[in-house]
Amino acid sequence: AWTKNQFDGFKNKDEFEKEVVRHVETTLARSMFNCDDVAAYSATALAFRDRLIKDWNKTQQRQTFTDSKRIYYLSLEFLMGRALDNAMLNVKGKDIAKSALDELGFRIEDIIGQENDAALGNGGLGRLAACFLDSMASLNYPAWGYGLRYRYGIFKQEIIDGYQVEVPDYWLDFNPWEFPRHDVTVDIQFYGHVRKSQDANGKTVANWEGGETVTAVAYDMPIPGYDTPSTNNLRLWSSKAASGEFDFQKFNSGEYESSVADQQRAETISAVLYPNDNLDRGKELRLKQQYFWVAASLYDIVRRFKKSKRAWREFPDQVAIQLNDTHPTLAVVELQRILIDKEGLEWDEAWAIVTATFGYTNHTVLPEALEKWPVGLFQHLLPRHLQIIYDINLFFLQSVEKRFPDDRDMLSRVSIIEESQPKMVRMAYLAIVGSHKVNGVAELHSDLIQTTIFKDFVKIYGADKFTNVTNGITPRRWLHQANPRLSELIASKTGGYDYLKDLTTLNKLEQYVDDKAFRKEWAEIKYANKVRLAKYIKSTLDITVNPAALFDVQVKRIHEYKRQQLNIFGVIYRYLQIKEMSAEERKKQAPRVSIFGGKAAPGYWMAKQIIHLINNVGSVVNKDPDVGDLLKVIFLEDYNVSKAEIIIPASDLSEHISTAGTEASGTSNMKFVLNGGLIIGTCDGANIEITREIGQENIFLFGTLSEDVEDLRHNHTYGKHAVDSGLQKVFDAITSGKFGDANDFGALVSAVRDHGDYYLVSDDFQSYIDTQKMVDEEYKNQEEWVSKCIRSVARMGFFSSDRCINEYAEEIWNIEPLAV
Ligand code: 26Q
Repeated sequence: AWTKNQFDGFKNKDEFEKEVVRHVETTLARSMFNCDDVAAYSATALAFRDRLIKDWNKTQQRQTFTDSKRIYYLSLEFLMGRALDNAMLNVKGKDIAKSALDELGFRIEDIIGQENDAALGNGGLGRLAACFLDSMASLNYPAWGYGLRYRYGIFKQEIIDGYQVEVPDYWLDFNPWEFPRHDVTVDIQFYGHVRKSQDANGKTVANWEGGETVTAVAYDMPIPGYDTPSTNNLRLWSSKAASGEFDFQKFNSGEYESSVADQQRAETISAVLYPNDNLDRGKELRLKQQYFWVAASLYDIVRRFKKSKRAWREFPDQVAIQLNDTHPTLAVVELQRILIDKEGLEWDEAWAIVTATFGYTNHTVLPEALEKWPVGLFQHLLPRHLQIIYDINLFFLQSVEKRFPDDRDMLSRVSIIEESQPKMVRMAYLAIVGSHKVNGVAELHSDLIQTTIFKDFVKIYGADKFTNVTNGITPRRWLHQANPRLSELIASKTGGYDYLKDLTTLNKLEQYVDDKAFRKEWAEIKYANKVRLAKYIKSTLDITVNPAALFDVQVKRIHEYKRQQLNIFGVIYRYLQIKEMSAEERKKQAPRVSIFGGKAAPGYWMAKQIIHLINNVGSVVNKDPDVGDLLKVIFLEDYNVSKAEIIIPASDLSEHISTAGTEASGTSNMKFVLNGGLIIGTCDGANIEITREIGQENIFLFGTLSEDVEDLRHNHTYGKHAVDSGLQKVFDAITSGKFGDANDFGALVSAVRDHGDYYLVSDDFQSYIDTQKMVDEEYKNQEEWVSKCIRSVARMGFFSSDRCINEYAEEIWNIEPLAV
C-alpha cells in the first residue's frame, strides 16, 4: 500500500504514547485509569500541538526576519471544521498515533470525532476562507487570516416535528488550537464626535473624541501547511471591556451593576456569528463587529509595518489586504484615517497607498445580499469615518464627472452614497473605489458583475481592474482526509501522494478508466462510503436505507435561489409516479435515496417552510409500503463541515440546481466531483467550468440559461405563464393534504403559482424531471457510470485552491512564496 512518510512528527509509537500519558497526567491532571475518549482526544491534540508550535514559531520568526511581503486575508467567517486530523496530516505521524491509541484501547476515528467543529461561518464564503488558509500555508506564502473569535459559531440545527430549531453552539469549552495573547490588545473607539483643530503648521486636523472604548484581545490559531514546515497564523479578535479609569470609578463608587453591564455590552461584540447567508440585515451590532475587527486588524498590520522603519509609500510592497466580500470594507476608510489623521500624510499620498493595498472579492449578485448601511447609523457610530467616506465619494465623483460630462445619471448611479430615504452607504461601491482589483469567483459570475451590477465601474476604471479567480477547494481535507481509501487508491496509480500538491497530476488516472480491476476497486470504495453514511442515517434517524440505491444528495444552506424546493417537488413527482405504477413497472424502477441537509437562516421563513416540507414528505414516503426501497427521503440534521466529510464521499449524484445566474460559484460541486460523484446541475457558477473541464458527457446539465432569465421573469409578471403540468400534479398532491396540513405549504406553492415564480421553478421543472430520468437510466449501467466518475476525477485538477491562490498571488497580491 502507498503510505506517505508519516514518521516525522514522532520517532515511534513509544514516544507518542509517552507524550499522551504525560498530557493526561500533568496537563489535564487525570489518571490513565479513567482516561475516556474526551481525555484521549485532548492529550492527542496536545501532543500534536506541541509539534505544531515549533514550526509555527520558526515560520513566524523567519517571516519577520526576511521582512517579506505578507497577505492579510480579512474575513468575518472562517469555517474551519476540525483541526486534529489536519494537524496529524501536516505534522505527520498519524500512523504512529493510530497504533499507539490502539494499544491504549482507543479507535483513532472515535478520538478525532470528539472534537467540536470550529464553525465560525455560514457556508461557502467561510469555508472558502478556510481552504485558502490551507493553500497559502501549503504553498509557503506568508499569510495571516484576521477574523472574529465568536463565542458562538453558527447555531446547531435540530429538527423537531419536522421543523428547524436553533440551538446555540458554544464551542470554546476546551480548545487546544487557540492561543490567547493577552499582551496583544487594541483599544477600539465607537461613537463620540469629531473636532477640527489646527496643528503647529496651521494645517487642519480632525480629532475623533469621546464615545466609548472596547478592547480587542488577540487569539491565535496555527495554520499548518501540507508537506512543508510553513505554519501561518489565524488571528481572531475577542472583545472585552476596556480597563480604563471609568470602570474603576464606577466599581469603587458601588455601581457594580452598571459596571458589569458595561462589561457585558463590550463582550457582546464578539459573542455571536450572524447566521444570515446571502442576506444583508442592517443591524447596528453587525456594523460594530465589522469596525471592531477591522480596526484591531489594521492597527496590528500597521504596527508590524512600522517596526520595519520603511517609508509609507512602501506599505503596498509589504502588505496586501484581501477583502472577503464587503464585510471588511471599513478597512479602506480606516487605513485612510490612520494615514491622514494619525500619521499626517496628505490625502492623495494616503489614498494611493490605500488603493494599492486592497483587493476586493465579490461573492454575490443577489440584490438583497449587497451590503448597505444607513448614513445616520454611521454618523452615530463612526462619525469620522462618515466624513472620510464623503470625501472619498467627492473626489471619486469629481473624477467621474470630468471623464463623463455628458452622462447626467452616471453620478447618482455610481455614488457611494445612495440618495434614498434614508440615505445609505453602498459598501460594494466603496470597496471597488478603494481597491486596485475586484474579482468574482467563477467565470460566469465575474462576467455578470462586469455587465450588470458594476458595469458603470468598468466604464470608469477600465476592464483591467476587474478579473476572475475561479474558486477552488483544498484536496487535503476534501479528498485525502474525507476519503482516505480513495486517496490511497489514487496515490497507488499516480505515483504517491504528490497529487495532493499538484492536483493536475490526477490526469494520470485517465489511463485506468477502462481497467476493469481498477473500476471494481473504485466502485467498492464508493460502496463502503455509502455503507458508512447508511449507518450514520440509521444511528441518527433510525431509517434504513439501501446502500445499493442511488444516493442523490443536496446539502447546502437552504435558500430559494438554491432551489431545494425544485428538488423536493421532483421527489414528490417521483413518489406519485411510483404510486401509479404496476408491480411489474416498480421492479424496473431504479431505487433512490434523496438526501437533504442544510440550515435556514433563523429569520428566513420561506427557507424554514422548505425544510418542513422535506421532512413531511419523508415521513409519508419512508413508511409507504408501496414504495419500499424505491424511494427514501432523508433530512440530515445540522449539516456542517465534519458531516460534509462523511456525506460527500458517499454521493452518487449531487444537486447544484440554482436559478441560472444566481449562484456565484458554489464549491461543494467541486468537492462532490472530486470524490467520484456525478452532478445534476444548472448552467450556473462553477458548474459551467466543471463541465468545460470534465466534458459535457459527464455531467447532467438542465434548465434555463442565465441570459434568458430576465425575459422569463418578465413573462411571468405579465401573465404569459402557466404552471408546468407535471408540477401542477405535485401542487395538487400538496394542497390535498397528502403531506400534512396544506396550509403549511401554501406559501411555497403560491410563490411559484401566483407570485411570479422569481426563481423559475416551473420553467425548469420539466427539464429537471427529464434529466433525472436520464440519471436513472445511466445509473443502471454501472460500468459506464463508474467510468464517468473516474474520468471526471482525473480532470478535476483545476479546482484545487492551490491553483486559485497562485492566481491571487500573481494577479492581485504581487507576492512570491517564501522558500523554506
Ligand atoms: C451580510 C450582511 C449582514 C449579515 C450577513 C451578511 C452575509 C453573511 C454571509 C452575507 C453573505 C454571506 C455569505 C455569502 C456566501 O457564502 N456566498 C457564497 O460564497 C461562495 C464562495 O465564493 C460561493 O461559492 C457561493 O456561490 C456564494 O453563495
